[in-house]
Amino acid sequence: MSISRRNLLTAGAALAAAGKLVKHVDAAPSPPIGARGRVRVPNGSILESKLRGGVKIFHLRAQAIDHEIAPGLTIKAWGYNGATPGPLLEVDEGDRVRIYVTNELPEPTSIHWHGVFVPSGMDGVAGLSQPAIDPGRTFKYEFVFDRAGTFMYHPHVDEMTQIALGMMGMIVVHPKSGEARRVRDYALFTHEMTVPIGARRPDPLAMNDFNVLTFNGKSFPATEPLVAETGDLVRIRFANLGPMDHHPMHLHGHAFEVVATDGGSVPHSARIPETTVLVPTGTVRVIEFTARAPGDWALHCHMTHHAMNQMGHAAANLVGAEISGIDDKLARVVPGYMTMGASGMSEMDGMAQPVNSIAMMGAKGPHGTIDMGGMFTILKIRESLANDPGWYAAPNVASEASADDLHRDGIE
Ligand SMILES: [Cu+2]
Repeated sequence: MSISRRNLLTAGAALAAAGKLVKHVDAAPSPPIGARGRVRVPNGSILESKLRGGVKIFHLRAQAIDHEIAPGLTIKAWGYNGATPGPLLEVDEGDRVRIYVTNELPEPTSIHWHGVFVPSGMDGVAGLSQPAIDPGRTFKYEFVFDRAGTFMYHPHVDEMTQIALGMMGMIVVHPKSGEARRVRDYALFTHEMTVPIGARRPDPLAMNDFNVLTFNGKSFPATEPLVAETGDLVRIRFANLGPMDHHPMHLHGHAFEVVATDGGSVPHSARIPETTVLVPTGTVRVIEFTARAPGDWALHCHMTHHAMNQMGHAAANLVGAEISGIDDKLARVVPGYMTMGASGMSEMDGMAQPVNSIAMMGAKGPHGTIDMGGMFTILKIRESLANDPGWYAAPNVASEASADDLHRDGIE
């Protein structure tokens, strides 16, 4: 029998015995201000290169890693150079590269350069375009990035296992022409995993019920915020190599246009205003907009189950159920028993947590608990980013109506 989060909550005794209270984790501190015009990878990094005879040299190591999804949950993942997703490859249009790939995994691998126009022999499909890279071996790929864009890299051997466990990375090829204005350029790789409660190994066989949803390998509240100053052009490069799901990414307070995919630029005549963009698996969607107004603006997958943390789906639906008396009776045999879910799931905020797991939702915000998790982050826009933006102090915040308000406007 699989143990889901909600089952555990219904069986409150286990939790009472565990006696571990949820520790709220504040959203990660804002990134340092400074880098402009090149890509920023919240919670991630950019792969270092060196020049040898006019060729940019990179080295990727496919390896098993311990990876923290958020404080409280560390998984046994596979990735590149100590990370999942792997470090971002940032190059310029026209760059000739030689990319060494060392396989430190227990099974063969390869790398496919998704969306990049490479010669067939460099395409990375093991068995079809090259022999697989056996454990302990190092292969080299050499080609020219001959067009600008946003692409991805991932294995083309046992993809089901290797991608599910975290093997993927983004590639950004900057155009020769450069940027006409200051750009806040961000890369966000979405991913989904199934990590059974209490386990450390994501289940590569999972086809649904994904319970760990991430941006650049982190679930909210561990996702690092994005920042911009009003008037900045903001570009967000979303990538998705999740096993099964497409993610509708929604931004608050703004409308944006999809300006490119991993296939190239979208012609201006084909761009339409959006507040949500679907990022299907196996694709990149690049959006651009002008930072319009100061604030802390939510940016998240609009699938409600993707903006939550580890949860199960096998629990009874108790919303609206009459549960009075049940707790008293069951507490006699199960000390500390508490039935969950009768008035919704917000009450899970502050509940005890099983070992190596993260709360379904809830992080401390400036006005109480933020009932979100998973694929959720915050875009912090300020007039000036000279200082750490902290939480936005809105001049006017929704608040409880006064008796005078109700009377004036005839609200019964
Ligand atoms: Cu989603």
